Amino acid sequence: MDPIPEKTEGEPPVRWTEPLEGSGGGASARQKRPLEGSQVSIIGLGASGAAAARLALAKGGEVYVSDWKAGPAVTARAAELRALGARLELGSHDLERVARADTVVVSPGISLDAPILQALRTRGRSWVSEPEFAFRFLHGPLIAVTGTNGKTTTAALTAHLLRESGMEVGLGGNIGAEFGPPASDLALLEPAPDWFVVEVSSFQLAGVVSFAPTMGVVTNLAPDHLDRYPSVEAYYADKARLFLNATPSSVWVLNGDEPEVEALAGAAPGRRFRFSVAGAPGGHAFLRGDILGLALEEGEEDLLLSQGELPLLGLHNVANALAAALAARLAGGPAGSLARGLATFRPLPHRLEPVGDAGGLRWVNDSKATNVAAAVGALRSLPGPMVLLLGGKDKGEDLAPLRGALHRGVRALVFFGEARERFARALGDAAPGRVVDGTFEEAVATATDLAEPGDLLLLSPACSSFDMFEDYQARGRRFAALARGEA
Ligand code: UMA
Repeated sequence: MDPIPEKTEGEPPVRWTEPLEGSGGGASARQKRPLEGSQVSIIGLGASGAAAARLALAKGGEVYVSDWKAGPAVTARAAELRALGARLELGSHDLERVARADTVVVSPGISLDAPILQALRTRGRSWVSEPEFAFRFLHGPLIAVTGTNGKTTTAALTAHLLRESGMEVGLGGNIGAEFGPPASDLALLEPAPDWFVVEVSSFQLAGVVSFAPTMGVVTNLAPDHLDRYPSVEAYYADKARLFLNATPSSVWVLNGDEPEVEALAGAAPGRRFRFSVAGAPGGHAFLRGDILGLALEEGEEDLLLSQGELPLLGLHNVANALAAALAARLAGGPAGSLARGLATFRPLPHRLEPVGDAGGLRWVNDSKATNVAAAVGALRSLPGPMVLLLGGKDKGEDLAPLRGALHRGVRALVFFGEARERFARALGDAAPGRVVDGTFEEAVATATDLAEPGDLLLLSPACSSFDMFEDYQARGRRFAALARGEA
């Protein structure tokens, strides 16, 4: 590994060079309207479809956006885009028109077996994801954050640390509307910030072609999204596309405690830096005793703060904090600013978030734990005593790791939603359990009945929310309202 350039407070050890002509954003992005005369078809009018359309219009493209639904949110977005000059179609996709376009941008929520994508494949037409499209117009150094869990905390914390270091940051991507815009909106920022920090999901990485972050961060890997992928390998293969356009000047921040993450990077060129909470040898960001520190150069260390000073619960969040600190240090953040930033970061909603104490219980909202690995992380972080709410829309994951993580602090389990019977069968004999064949509120009420004063009431459901709620945020908000004693 090449030595890190000289460590000077505030000077980025990672330097950004403008992409070469034709290799992404460079030459075309320098023109004002590089898409003039070009047809861009956007499939799906969620947040990312709308942002891609705004970007394509701003760059002079002739834009056609279609969505197979025509609900209120889609209709409102359609009106905005129509006013900007796009052609809209709600309720169906015009295959001929899509297939004619020079560039087809597909929203991440659309799975490969959707009829429109099957039809395009039959015609031999390819498409790109929204962050790929955005990247072609991003003018500045980019940190891309992926992984199964902790992406959002790590991306938001990285941005916070860079800002604490006095830099301008554009934060967005898969991170969700509460925390930042889609990547395409970042591409329209004027002037461009010092750094872009973009969270990318496997669905988005599936459609990258020239996407080449200055720095890529992989938080961790675990099975997920098995309702959409045929196998864990297929899911990991999409994640691995982060490294598709790696060059010797790429910088990778990797989880040194997970061999799967190293395997994901494979033989990709670039400089590798590792974070470890388990004392992995050569960790550039480490947890020693209860101190978080950085060791970028042989024989030199920066001790940042103690775990107790970090306002985030759980060891997995220490890993996220180390990943973010390492990325921010490599981007030029001085150690003093990083230590300050780690101490002042506020926990993100729906991620092990303390939300209330109704009924003398300590309510923790971890609604974002939509898969088994995330719920396992929560269980490992919190010793209890607790009553744990599990369930929602079943993703079909193996529940053995969850069974293995149930510890003596778990007083009772409450199973709810579509997944309740399968979860009860798999886990019901590992801890006292109750199946609730009713509403979310009834499930929460059952959990409060089973809890003793002072217990944690933990919603870390290991399932997505779509059987009962619009999304995990709505589920978390409902839980938080109940935690405040609201009906
Ligand atoms: N649709 C069609 N035709 C089809 C199928 C669907 O038109 O055949 C339409 C749907 O009606 C819908 C649109 O396509 O209107 C799909 O939108 P979307 O689901 O891609 O949602 P967006 O609003 O664009 O949000 C997406 C991400 N959502 C998903 O990946 C499911 C958001 O991540 C992200 O913040 C946003 O892009 C901006 O980048 C959310 C998420 O939950 C937070 N991500 C998952 C996760 O983190 O686990 C991957």
